[in-house]
Amino acid sequence: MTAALRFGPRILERAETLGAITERPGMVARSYLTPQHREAGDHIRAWMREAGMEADYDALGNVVGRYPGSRPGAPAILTGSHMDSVIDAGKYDGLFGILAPIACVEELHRAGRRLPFPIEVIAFGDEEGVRFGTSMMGSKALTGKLDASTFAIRDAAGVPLGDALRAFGGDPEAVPSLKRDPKHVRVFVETHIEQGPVLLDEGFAVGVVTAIAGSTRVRVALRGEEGHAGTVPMALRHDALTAAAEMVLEVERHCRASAGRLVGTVGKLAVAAGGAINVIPGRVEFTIDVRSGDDAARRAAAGAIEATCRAIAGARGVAIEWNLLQEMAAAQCDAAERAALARAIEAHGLPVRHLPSGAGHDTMQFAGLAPIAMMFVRCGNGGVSHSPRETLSAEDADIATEVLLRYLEELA
Ligand code: HGY
Ligand code: MN
Ligand code: MN
Repeated sequence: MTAALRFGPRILERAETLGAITERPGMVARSYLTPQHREAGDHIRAWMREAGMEADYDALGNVVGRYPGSRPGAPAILTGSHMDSVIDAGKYDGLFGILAPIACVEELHRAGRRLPFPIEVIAFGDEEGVRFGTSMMGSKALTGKLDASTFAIRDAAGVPLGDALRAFGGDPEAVPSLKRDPKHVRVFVETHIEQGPVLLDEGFAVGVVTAIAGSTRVRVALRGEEGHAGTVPMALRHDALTAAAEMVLEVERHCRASAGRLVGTVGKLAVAAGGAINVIPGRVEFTIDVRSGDDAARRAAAGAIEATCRAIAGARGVAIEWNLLQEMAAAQCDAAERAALARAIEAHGLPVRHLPSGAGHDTMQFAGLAPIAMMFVRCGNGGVSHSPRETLSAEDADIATEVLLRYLEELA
């Protein structure tokens, strides 16, 4: 019965609207500084303004909405998530963490209420890092971690990030001014679908995040010897693809053997120029993503995997280039904010489940600048995410938004 739900159904409708904005017909794909980024951002900015917020794009293409507080100078509550998606994504990853706080502010505005502190809702233009390989640029910029060299990174079409940002209407030179002053930030809190099965399997609508796993992202480039598939004897080959295959399985083997402390993924692999059925692959690139809640274990794993890949390359007479794309340290959520979220969940009459996040989130960038907190909402279909099979029910979306509103009011 959704009639009694004051937030959930409309949030899902808005997620549908944004989900229809895609670079690839037939699937959800929305990357940074594209016309789709602009189209989705314009909707989000309009919804923020309707909710009584001053809202606009910042120099990096994030859409930032601000709802003033009643006490001048009080540090702000920062909340939000990302509006970009992976390729062939679902409709709720990131977006829920933008739409839920907008719904909370809209409710305050409708009732003519202001909390003692300002509320800033931030829709980050880049979190997934699909277009430029480096991720979370929005939250890195707001915490002063975005290095100026980032603007030289080129996308697959060779377009430098700085050029794409200027073409979008952004301003690389103004990006350093986006850094938030810790004195003006009370907490960064993000609501996000769990992207896993725990809440679903154990029957919780929402959960409180304890910590966010750290990650290492690498691009490996192999240079073997291309050749004729019919004439080169097997013993004389330096096949870059079979070398890559052995390395890919090593990532899996190493992380499987870690008793759950590590996860490792090779999500992209390409043979130069696409390869051909009758050519021995000479050049291959692939990516590695290793995660853990334990930074030392993750770093040790990345080192061990690199050493094994180099040994495989040496044994096969293939040259290897190991490019560290980015490293992110695991982030611990603030104990007091976790307790505040737990109280809001209990006040809503629900049991509380604390759980870690294997996925990375913008929240982790705010560790060190302000206390950080995350609330997960249950997603269906076995918790699948980064897939069109991602689901979120109107009831759960409603519960999570009601709890977020209680948390904000409790902060007051
Ligand atoms: O990769 C992640 O963990 C997140 O979806 N960006
Ligand atoms: Mn994601
Ligand atoms: Mn996400």
